[in-house]
Amino acid sequence: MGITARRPGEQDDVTQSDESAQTTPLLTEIDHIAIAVPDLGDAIDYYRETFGAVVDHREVVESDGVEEALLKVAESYVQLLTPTRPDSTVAKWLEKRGGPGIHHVGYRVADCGVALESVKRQGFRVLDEEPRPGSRGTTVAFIHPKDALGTLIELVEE
Ligand code: CMX
Ligand code: CO
Repeated sequence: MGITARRPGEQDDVTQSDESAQTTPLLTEIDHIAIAVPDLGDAIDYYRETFGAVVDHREVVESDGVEEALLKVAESYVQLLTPTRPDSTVAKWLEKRGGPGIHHVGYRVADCGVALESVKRQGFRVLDEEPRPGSRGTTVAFIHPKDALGTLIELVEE
């Protein structure tokens, strides 16, 4: 994180921005809210029976050790996530938390590489040094929750 840059004569103003700060909006839409669950079938049933939500897409993402079910809500998704193997980060997260809950937020970006570079340039830790393939043929990169207000962020380019 950079030090706040001040030009001579400028006021001490909390709204003043760091020179390295991103000034044009990078996040274009909410792509998905990811909810980690121990049983995908039960979670799908809950959303269908309670809200009439139906599965739009289902996929195993072997590199992340997860299976997802995407439920469309307007232009965004609820991503129900369950681990496919015990060493999956989602398995570890569920065990630590002791049950289901919100695991991360996926934001749409026009260009994942540009957004990731901007985050890195500002000194925030990322979990992917380069954009990589996500589900549905997307390109994604994750930002470390400890540098993102305690929220794991996924940048999603469609
Ligand atoms: N949200 C917020 N904080 C989280 C978190 C999450 N999802 N997961 C872990 N943390 C916190 C932990 O609570 C812990 O905090 P404390 O040190 O204060 O206890 C800290 O981060 C480190 O956590 P950890 O249990 O040691 O977990 P790991 O470091 O092994 O892994 C993370 C955490 C975020 C680095 C890892 O989950 C990761 O790399 N995630 C990116 C990939 C991913 O999540 N894939 C699955 C989804 C795929 C998809 O959506 O398509
Ligand atoms: Co996701």
